Amino acid sequence: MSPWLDRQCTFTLLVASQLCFLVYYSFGGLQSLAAFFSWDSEPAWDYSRTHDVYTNLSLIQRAGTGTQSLPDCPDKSPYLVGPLSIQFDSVPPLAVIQERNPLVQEGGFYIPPNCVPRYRTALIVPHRNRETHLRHFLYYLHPFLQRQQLQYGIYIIHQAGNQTFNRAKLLNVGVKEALRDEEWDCLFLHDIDLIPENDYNLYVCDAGNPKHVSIAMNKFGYRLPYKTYFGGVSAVTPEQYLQMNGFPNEYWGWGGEDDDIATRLQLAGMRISRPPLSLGRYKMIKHKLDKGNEENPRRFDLLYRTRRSWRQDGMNSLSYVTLSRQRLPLFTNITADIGPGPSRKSPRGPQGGSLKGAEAGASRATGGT
Ligand code: UD2
Ligand code: MN
Repeated sequence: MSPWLDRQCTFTLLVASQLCFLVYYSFGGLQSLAAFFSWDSEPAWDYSRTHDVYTNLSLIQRAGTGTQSLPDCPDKSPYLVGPLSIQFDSVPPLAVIQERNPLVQEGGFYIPPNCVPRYRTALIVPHRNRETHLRHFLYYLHPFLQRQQLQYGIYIIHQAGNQTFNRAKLLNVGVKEALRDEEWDCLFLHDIDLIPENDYNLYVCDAGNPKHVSIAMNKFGYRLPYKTYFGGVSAVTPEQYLQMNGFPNEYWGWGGEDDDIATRLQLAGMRISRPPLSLGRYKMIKHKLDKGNEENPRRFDLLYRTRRSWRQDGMNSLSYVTLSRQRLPLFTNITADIGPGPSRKSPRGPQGGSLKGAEAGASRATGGT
């Protein structure tokens, strides 16, 4: 090719590419350009302008009458409002929460009355002795989830007795019990003291990988504290949960179990997915370390062994006794005896033992699903 022809070609290519750029820019604007270069094209949320968490709830009503079949819920719910006003100064009474959520059914279940939901999500919340946190949680989460047009259920998994608390084992119990009720598409494993700040943070699972949702909390200055952090709120499908053999049962007391979970999901061939930092925002209700949930001194030893232990310790080794299962107006309460915890040097009386068989109707559950 002659140098003259070469120069001509380069010039034509240059003009053509600039033309393409102009056309693309004028049609899509900056937003699509940002998307093209895979920049974060999420709207920049203004958290100084917040909305009441009950906004739009009265608009949700049964569509039409008779036997007409319902349409599918739209891709994006029309009721979403974005950033929410949250305050913990006054604790709402249960009767008020019930009154403000008339469409919630016994057991804390909800199905959109005007469309067929695209997702069924179970919230699983480990609990003991956090009654005021529970009321804040129900007050904020019920309207938040209804505006997302989900089918959902709220399960509070209550650890019986006053033995050392075990968050991860309670979550295993919750998953097993929730799946007895319904084929949930998604399991949200949720601390009771965390309230989501934006209803565009959809309570649905990521089909590919377990999702860590509470990535920006007031407690940590709205930043991820470290790369593999997995505490607070996470979302897994039942398949993902079983693929990692659930959560470890052997972490008694505060700490370590969340890091173990992050490790085991990687060992099971998955990775952590996350929403954008501007969406995964949460407020944590201030609290001190609870009595009975002191720091777990064994956590570093246990973490060191995750690679060897995860296949044996989890859903396939889960053993507990269900003491009661109650469908209360705003949630399903499951009280479980999950055992006495690590052996103590000087067990004192009945405190050292477990509660097995303590209540009539207690049922034993062992093994994986
Ligand atoms: C962090 C993690 C949490 C977990 C924990 C270590 C965040 C936001 N959360 O929470 O997911 O990894 O560290 O174990 O970083 N609970 C009760 N009663 C008790 C004790 C605990 O109900 O007596 C439940 C409750 O749902 C609570 C959760 O367990 O939210 C986690 O315990 P925490 O709130 O005391 O621990 P925290 O805030 O350090
Ligand atoms: Mn907490």
